[in-house]
Amino acid sequence: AQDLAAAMAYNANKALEYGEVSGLPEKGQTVEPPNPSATGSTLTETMSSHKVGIGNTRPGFNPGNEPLDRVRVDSSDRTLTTNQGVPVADNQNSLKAGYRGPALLEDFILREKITHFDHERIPERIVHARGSAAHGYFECYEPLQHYTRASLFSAAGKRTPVFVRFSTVFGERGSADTARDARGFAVKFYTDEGNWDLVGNNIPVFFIQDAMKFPDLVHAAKPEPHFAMPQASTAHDTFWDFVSLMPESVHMLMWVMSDRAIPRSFRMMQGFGVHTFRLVTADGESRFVKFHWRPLAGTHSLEWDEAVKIAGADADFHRRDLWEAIECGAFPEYELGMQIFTEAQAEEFSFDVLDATKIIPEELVSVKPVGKLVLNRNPDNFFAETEQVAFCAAHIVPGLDFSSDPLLAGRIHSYVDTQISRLGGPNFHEIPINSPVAQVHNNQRDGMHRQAINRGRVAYEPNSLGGGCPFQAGAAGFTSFREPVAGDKVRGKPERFADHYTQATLFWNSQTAVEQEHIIRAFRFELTRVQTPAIRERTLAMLANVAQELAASIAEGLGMALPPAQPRAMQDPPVPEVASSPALSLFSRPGDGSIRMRRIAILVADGVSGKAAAALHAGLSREQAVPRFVGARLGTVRSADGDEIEADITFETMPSVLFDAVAVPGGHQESTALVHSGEAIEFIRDQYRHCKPILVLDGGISLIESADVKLTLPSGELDPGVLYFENVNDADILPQFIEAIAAHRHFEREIEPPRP
Ligand code: HDE
Repeated sequence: AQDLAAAMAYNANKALEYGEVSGLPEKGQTVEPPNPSATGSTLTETMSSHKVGIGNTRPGFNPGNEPLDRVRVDSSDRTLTTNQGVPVADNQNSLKAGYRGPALLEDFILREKITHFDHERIPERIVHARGSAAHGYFECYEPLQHYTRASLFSAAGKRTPVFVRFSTVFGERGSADTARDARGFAVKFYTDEGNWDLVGNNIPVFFIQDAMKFPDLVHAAKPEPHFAMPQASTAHDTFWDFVSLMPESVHMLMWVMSDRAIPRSFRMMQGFGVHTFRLVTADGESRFVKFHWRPLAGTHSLEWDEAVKIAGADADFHRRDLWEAIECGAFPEYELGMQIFTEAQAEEFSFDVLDATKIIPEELVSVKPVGKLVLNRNPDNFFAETEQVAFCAAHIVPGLDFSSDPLLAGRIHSYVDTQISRLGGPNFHEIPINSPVAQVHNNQRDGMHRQAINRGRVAYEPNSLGGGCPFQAGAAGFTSFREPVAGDKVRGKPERFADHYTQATLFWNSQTAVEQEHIIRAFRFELTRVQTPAIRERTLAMLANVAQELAASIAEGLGMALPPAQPRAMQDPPVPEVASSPALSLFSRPGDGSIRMRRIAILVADGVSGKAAAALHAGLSREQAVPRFVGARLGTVRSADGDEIEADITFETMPSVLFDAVAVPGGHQESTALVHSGEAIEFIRDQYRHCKPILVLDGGISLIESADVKLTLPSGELDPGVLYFENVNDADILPQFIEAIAAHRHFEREIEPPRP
């Protein structure tokens, strides 16, 4: 009964999220019909009452906007039926003429079942096919009317429901989560003035400047068409062939070769709207804006060696992490920030703000925090929600507007268009996950899979038979910013678009030594896989314009001489405002110091110090971390104190790369047992190689020594990430371990490639 009560509370919560908002929009947020009797329905019950219900609706009421609960299905305690609701007596056997006779064509039950099954799949997204999503809300910090009339920013504390989908870009739907790639960060805000989709990435720039090149980019990056390889990887000839001929991609390449492209978790990466957008006030004043998402957990990434091994150990690594965090109540949180600037300011910048391959350094325009995003509910059904959600760069609400970024222009077209073939028609906005919380009233009709049952005989405007409804919202509705435009009809680009290298160099100069080393290794990896020497050479010639030392280090790793730099499209690029921008380093955002949802392995074997293991487990759990007893096999381990510990998982099923830290709780036989386990030694070695925190107590030291882990760094200083305590009762153990885990990685010791 308790379980049932908990389950019901959970569901009730879901109804609340959409229910209240959709049933009764706040006063002043929708436009009332001028005269209720003017809706002109031939169905008089529409007008009869303000109570909701069939034949009892209030004017303008649209049951399509009711809570999603109306489409949720719970089959507990129900009999099996056909799609027509006919109870099915036997779901095991088809209808035959005699037990050994032929199957009969009249078996509508078998035919319905097989036919539906035959059509279960829909095309995957052309890009961003692999994704994971969650529900949540956005909460506004303060009213922003001074900048925008967008209703979601109208009041402090105002909450707007959201659905967020994270994705990789180039892999297919079933590809591994940890591929080197940009990540999509798409947010659907169900605002009370319609849906706004902020369809961003975790990298603030893009490969190309003009939508005209998007199909080429995607064709070059996807598996090569003759043999459909490689999956979810840009490490192949066609990709590098294309980008090395397109120097405008070099800034994005720097980001994609950095650890940004192998995040530790969706909870630990930034998001960006990429393009310049507009904020528009009620008075029609406009400023430019760039959108930023900042994770409260900080920005953290994997090491490449780890990413590769995780792909085999758990291809769903990021999906699982997001799911588990939400199930555990450790809700992922991000802050929305805006870089707001005027057109006059933009004129002064050394770069063009309409160029999606450029950032605005935070030194020039600071990021103003405006609200918080909290992801607090997992979808009920992957297909119905995560797969069918349709994000569109064209979905925008009053108070926001586009800029003339030529990449954005193509996106405004592409997203709606692609849904029509992916979701099978023009009514995809009626799929529950896509339907707005705001009411939908217009004269669009029919089409495949239409759900709405529009009443009355009027489906045109102007009309008198319907009392003129639905009527135009006038100034209350979406109005495009009155941007003066003039110019010849041309195919071409503004001049400053030709400066391809300045910001790639800025990015390079803003990285720490560790990050630079990782970037070099990533380029070496990708280019080593490229088979055509001329493509390697051309890429090096391009990179020589970014930084000589970068290109030279990559060349050395490829066993090639550094070729002369490629001629630049712009000979004398404008002098950049800043030479380095610390905010571009991943390490500039360590996070809130919490260790929520970090996975920690506590190695156990017979003879382990049970007291220490239990204390660690309890202490880490209190911090909302996820400790796991890892052993050579499942079952019971007998501790030195005589207690029994259940191993949660084994070395084989959850190898080292799936954990953020390891603890060896010590004890006598335990250390001997583990010392003789090749798997335990490999486990520790990988933790050490990937710069993760290692805690060793008492006799556990022998295992650490067998794994060649040093307590000191080559400099002679103690490694802050390897903690050794002789006394298992030392009060400093937990606080120090937690601090080391919160720091995420201890790159001081980095030994990549590993020493013999
Ligand atoms: Fe997309 N992009 N894109 N894109 N994009 C799609 O839409 C497209 C671009 C982004 O979780 C597609 O529904 C064009 C930039 C995300 O469902 C498609 C151009 C940015 C997602 C499409 C771009 C993005 C998509 C494929 C250049 C970062 C996944 C399926 C003009 C700001 C959304 C779909 C989700 C998905 C077109 C460039 C982000 C084909 C034509 C720049 C996060 O419509």
